[in-house]
Amino acid sequence: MSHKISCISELQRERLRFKPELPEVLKKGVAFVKAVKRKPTQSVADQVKIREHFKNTYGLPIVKFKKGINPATKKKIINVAVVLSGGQAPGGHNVIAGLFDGLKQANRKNRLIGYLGGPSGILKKSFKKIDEKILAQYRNTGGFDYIQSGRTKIESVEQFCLTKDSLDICNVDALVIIGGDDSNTNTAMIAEYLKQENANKCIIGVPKTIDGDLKNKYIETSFGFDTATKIYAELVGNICRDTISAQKYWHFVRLMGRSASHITLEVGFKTQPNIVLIGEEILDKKMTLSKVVDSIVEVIIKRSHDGKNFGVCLVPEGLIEFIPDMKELIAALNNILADNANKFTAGFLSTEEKNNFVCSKLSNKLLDLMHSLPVGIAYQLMSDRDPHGNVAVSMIETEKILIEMIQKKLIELKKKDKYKGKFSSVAHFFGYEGRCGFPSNFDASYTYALGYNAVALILNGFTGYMSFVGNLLKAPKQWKCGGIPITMMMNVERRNGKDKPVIQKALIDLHGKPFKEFVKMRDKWAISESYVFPGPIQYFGPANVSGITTKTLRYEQFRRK
Ligand code: FBP
Repeated sequence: MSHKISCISELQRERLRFKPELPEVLKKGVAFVKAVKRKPTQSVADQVKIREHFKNTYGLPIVKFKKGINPATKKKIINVAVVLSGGQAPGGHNVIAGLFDGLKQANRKNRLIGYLGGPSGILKKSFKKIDEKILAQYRNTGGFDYIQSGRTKIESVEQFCLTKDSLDICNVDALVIIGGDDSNTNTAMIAEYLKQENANKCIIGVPKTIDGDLKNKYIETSFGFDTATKIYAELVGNICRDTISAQKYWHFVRLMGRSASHITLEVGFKTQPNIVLIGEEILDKKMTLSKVVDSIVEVIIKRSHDGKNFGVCLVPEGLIEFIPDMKELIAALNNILADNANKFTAGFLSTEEKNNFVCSKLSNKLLDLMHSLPVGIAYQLMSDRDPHGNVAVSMIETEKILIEMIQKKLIELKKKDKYKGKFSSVAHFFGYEGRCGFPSNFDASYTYALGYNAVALILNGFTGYMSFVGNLLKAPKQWKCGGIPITMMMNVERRNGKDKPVIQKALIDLHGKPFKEFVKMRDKWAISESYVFPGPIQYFGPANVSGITTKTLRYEQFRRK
């Protein structure tokens, strides 16, 4: 397949010319960067178990880059490989561009290859050389199509051996894994294995995911969250304007984000719709599905008293996993599916036989719950997990379940003369349309800096680290750079029926500033039409429109000061 892109849009043509700005500390190139090591670190939880898993890479210090001279880096000629892992996020191509430019700036003889189709490309030794001319066509564009992505999990000893073999055969000194929490768990495991084998190779992670759940005290945000939420906010803003114009529909919009509601909260801030459901709050309040429905119905009735039979409700795609009884059911299904994986993969059972078998293993309580669900949803819950053990929540049409239950409830209330309004609904799911847009100026520069900074980590010999670029509310030249040990972000979680070391997901902190600000505003949003119409992402023009990042980050940083 040829990589020549012959037909491009006017915007793409302009974006190819955009020059991401590098942080001051990286501007002169990686030979003018000095690494300052801080104190040894601990994992966020389960320290004893994580230390046991990562005997060679546990406790590494945080690294900060300062301006300085490191001439040794110029002499080395290195071969680096990059892989895109997991779901697409705007800016992936710019990480590759940052890596490429950083390497070439250090030494024209340095080489970058891209493993194809995600981590499986490593195992299959399937790669291509990153070519300057072809890369030029991908700069500042969305998608992962230059080298594609995949979700293969590298976790068995056999896979680690294959990885080492692949890096050796391809003559690779360092591997950069661009991924989310699960993919960067891979990064830490590969780094540990190679260290244990005395292989002199650096493995570096780059924080990617539109979901926004790969962040902590040090990693301020994952790339892609800024652009994706801007894309969704444009669409939701348009729906708000449509509903206030026609005044006849309730719109239920499910938004991607898997297990965390960050995207929904950020889009809520940007558009101020009538209802914003936050999964983490629902879990905290131990709300059942019918309690969630009651809370929505309350707003529908209140608005109908004012003659407003319309509105907009945002639903996080992972909602179903936050409802306590559903959480229990999903955990039980995960265990049954994992324990009987061989039986299912052999392909001897039809879907119906498989589902009957799974149901036969459930307790009576969970079986009753399963039978109370719409058939389609029950089938989706029993479908195969991804290689990391995650339920495919993007396939579960929660917004439709809610609509069905709301309708039932309103009919009951109407019969009792407690509701006189009219309820017409429209269901939407915004997910895949937000993952491959042209990266915003913020994401274009952030990703480029993350890639360039990864070269500085590699040339200074660090492994098992995540590329860190911070101070992100400031202009790019003031951004700070360095590396965070990945083991520091890890804890033990139950996956595929087993306890495993994984990077801890950052869910919405109910005591944090973003959530508290939302709580102050939501009652007003419910009743009035406080809608905001953000419009499309701006790539040109005044910095207060084209240069700003998320409200979530602004509230979070406010808390830290
Ligand atoms: P990552 O965690 O790999 O970044 O992917 C996030 C995501 O976009 C989720 O929001 C969504 O639930 C999931 O990917 C969809 O997965 P798939 O692309 O395999 O359908």
